[in-house]
Amino acid sequence: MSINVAIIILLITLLHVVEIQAAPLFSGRNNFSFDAFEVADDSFLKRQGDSSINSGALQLTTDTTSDHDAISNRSGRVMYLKPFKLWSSSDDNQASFNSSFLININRQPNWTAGEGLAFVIAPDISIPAASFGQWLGLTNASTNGNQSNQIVAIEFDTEKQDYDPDDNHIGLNINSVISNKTVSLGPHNITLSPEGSTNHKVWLHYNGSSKLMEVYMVRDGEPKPQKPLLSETINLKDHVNQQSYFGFAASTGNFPAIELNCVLKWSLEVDVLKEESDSISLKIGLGVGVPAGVILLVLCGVLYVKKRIRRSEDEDVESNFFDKSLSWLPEMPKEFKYNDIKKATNNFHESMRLGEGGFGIVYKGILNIKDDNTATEIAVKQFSRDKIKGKDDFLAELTIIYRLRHRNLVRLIGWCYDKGKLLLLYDFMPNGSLDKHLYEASNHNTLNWERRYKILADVASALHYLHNEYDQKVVHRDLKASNILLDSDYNARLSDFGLARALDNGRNSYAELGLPGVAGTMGYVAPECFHTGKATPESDVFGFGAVVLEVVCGRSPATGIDHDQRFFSLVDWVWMLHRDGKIQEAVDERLGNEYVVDGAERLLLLGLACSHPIPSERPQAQAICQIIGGTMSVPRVPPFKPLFTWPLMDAPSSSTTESTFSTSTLSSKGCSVTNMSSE
Ligand SMILES: *[C@@H]1O[C@H](CO)[C@@H](O)[C@H](O)[C@H]1NC(C)=O
Ligand SMILES: *[C@@H]1O[C@H](CO)[C@@H](O)[C@H](O)[C@H]1NC(C)=O
Ligand SMILES: *[C@@H]1O[C@H](CO)[C@@H](O)[C@H](O)[C@H]1NC(C)=O
Ligand SMILES: *[C@@H]1O[C@H](CO)[C@@H](O)[C@H](O)[C@H]1NC(C)=O
Ligand SMILES: *[C@@H]1O[C@H](CO)[C@@H](O)[C@H](O)[C@H]1NC(C)=O
Ligand SMILES: *[C@@H]1O[C@H](CO)[C@@H](O)[C@H](O)[C@H]1NC(C)=O
Ligand SMILES: *[C@@H]1O[C@H](CO)[C@@H](O)[C@H](O)[C@H]1NC(C)=O
Ligand SMILES: *[C@@H]1O[C@H](CO)[C@@H](O)[C@H](O)[C@H]1NC(C)=O
Ligand SMILES: *[C@@H]1O[C@H](CO)[C@@H](O)[C@H](O)[C@H]1NC(C)=O
Ligand SMILES: *[C@@H]1O[C@H](CO)[C@@H](O)[C@H](O)[C@H]1NC(C)=O
Ligand SMILES: CC(=O)N[C@H]1CO[C@H](CO)[C@@H](O)[C@@H]1O
Repeated sequence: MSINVAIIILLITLLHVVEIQAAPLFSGRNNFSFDAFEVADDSFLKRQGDSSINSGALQLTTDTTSDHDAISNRSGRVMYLKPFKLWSSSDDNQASFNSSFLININRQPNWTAGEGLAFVIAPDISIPAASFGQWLGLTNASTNGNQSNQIVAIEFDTEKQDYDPDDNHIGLNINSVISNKTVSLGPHNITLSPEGSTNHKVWLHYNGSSKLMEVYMVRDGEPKPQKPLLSETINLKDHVNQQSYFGFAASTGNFPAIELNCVLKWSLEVDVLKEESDSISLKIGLGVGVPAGVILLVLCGVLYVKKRIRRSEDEDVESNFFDKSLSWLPEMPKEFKYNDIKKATNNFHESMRLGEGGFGIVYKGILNIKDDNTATEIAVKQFSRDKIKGKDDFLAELTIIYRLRHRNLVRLIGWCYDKGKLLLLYDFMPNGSLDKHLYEASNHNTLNWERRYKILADVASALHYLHNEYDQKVVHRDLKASNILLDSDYNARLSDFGLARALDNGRNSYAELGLPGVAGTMGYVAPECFHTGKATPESDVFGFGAVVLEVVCGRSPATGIDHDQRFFSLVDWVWMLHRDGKIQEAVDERLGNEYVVDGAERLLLLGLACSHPIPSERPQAQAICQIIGGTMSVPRVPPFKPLFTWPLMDAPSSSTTESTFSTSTLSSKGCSVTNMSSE
């Protein structure tokens, strides 16, 4: 009997120890600051409804000024993914917090502005349906005012409803868009949405002991005022969940009551409340008394010694790898149990096999996610290499891959490392790889011209993201048609990015060219790589050029072309047709007349420009996006393919007329494939 009790206590204690160990790492992230927003921030933020991340800002509702219908009746939310503990259940302690943010509520001359934006504390990261118009993305006609919402918000309201004082006020809202307290901004000489774009800076303070909520607001650039605009005592414990999420919500009304709701900067600091489990486990320990305590100590001792023995038996890096795993941090890839993956892939059954790549075999898996009992399809990459060198490096690289989030990248879900076997888990792409669609007779008709164009725009967008938009340059290293996967809507997504480096820091995939099985990569590898053995953004662009020609011509860069009894590589063949002024003949004949002549020519010339033997002459990813999007003119391609020389000369002389790609001439705007992209 007392042994049972002891075991229970032991378990509680062990859990407790685990929790304590975790605590210091968590508390370090109880404040954060976004100076600008980028798509990669999706690892920290949950976007809902009509929100997006664009132009360095959170766009809470649709981000367009040209299409009135597209911004009418919209709502969106963006929430920080990690909840914060706001109050203690055992005593009256509440967390103080401070937040400051920069907002822009933008309206065009013939819009009247509507409806508003709100800073929100909510029990979850979801958004109610039909929360557009007066509901501000906070509530809707059926949930408004319900105590179970557990929402507290500060609204910035630009549209007068019956219950509002005017169309330019802030308010404190509890579970409802009908504010408990409002302050009109007119008397304070602030217009939320004036003609012409104006940023406003807001400071919000909540004092957990006095329960005072204060809001300060100025036009950006002005100093923080002495007095708050709004000041109200509110006991958050009465209204919000103990673990609550922070974020923003917004909505638009019916034209002309529309606006763009943007958040440009955001920082948050939340007090760390003392762990309550401390006092709970202490109470249990004291209550059970001495005998159980002694047994507990003995058991602990035995377990500790056993663990020590096990560890020294197996003292190589592999076991450290597990101990160091930080898989519970939000920005770390999740670690999965080998047995779960085994089950998901039906013990790596042949019928679940999707294909084989440069790194190993890919299986389909069906993972049951316990929380909501739904089955998720995944792709499991099983690596053929049996040892990984440099675990820390590997994890670091894996974390980079994990943090890369873009709609044209195949998302890494997690990893598993057991008994020398490495598995990586990715989103499952139902339509397989691009090369299958290009070459399998039953499939090629699924790739009409529009789809091909869109696929290339997607890949360019992903490449631009990897090269320029993420905080460190990521080189794909292995761009080819078999690494481009298609989702159920035929959106293209790049896979295998960054793997070469993650798997073997220092070495890279070109070193393996001599090995059997990877020769298929030939045709995608830039000539300088055979000399340097190094992958660069320029060599990625070369690979992209090969993919462009492949998609437009419907021919593999890895096999040659017989033309008038002469043998050409794909690039040389297209270049020859270009010289002869009949580049159109290169277009995949299976397309018949069903393609856009201008577009095909633009892509083929772009493909040639990317295949330039001199790396510095190739366009960069950003220019590629603009060329495909039609916002930049087609590159000039010389009639004869320039010769490759080694060693490479330094940057080409500025007198070279062909060099149209210097970045300085480009706008600083991101990848504007606006025409093509549809999220
Ligand atoms: C977060 O907290 C740390 C100390 O805990 C502090 O040094 C840092 O400046 C804070 N960051 C922000 C954005 O407030
Ligand atoms: C927006 O909603 C209102 C009703 O709430 C409706 O009358 C109007 O037609 C809607 N506008 C658009 C563009 O859907
Ligand atoms: C909030 O800001 C005030 C001063 O502006 C500071 O005294 C307080 O410590 C801050 N609280 C938190 C939780 O950062
Ligand atoms: C609103 O203004 C834009 C230009 O500023 C104009 O193109 C559009 O026709 C106007 N719409 C209406 C309904 O007045
Ligand atoms: C309000 O939102 C809830 C949750 O999304 C939804 O179940 C409900 O149908 C919505 N009510 C209306 C009137 O749309
Ligand atoms: C409030 O919401 C809860 C949970 O969604 C629901 O059970 C309850 O009926 C609602 N109350 C009112 C007054 O609508
Ligand atoms: C204000 O807050 C209370 C909750 O404390 C709520 O019951 C009430 O309906 C709110 N609204 C107004 C307009 O006072
Ligand atoms: C009100 O704000 C405007 C700028 O929007 C400024 O030019 C003006 O001086 C302000 N008036 C007062 C009384 O502060
Ligand atoms: C919070 O309120 C308490 C009690 O009124 C006060 O002593 C303390 O100074 C306040 N803290 C801040 C940062 O204003
Ligand atoms: C952009 O879209 C328009 C209309 O959908 C189309 O006519 C035009 O050709 C597209 N531009 C490019 C570069 O494809
Ligand atoms: C050719 C092919 O596999 N097409 C499939 C693409 O994905 C959609 C949605 O899963 C399927 O319906 C198609 O059959």
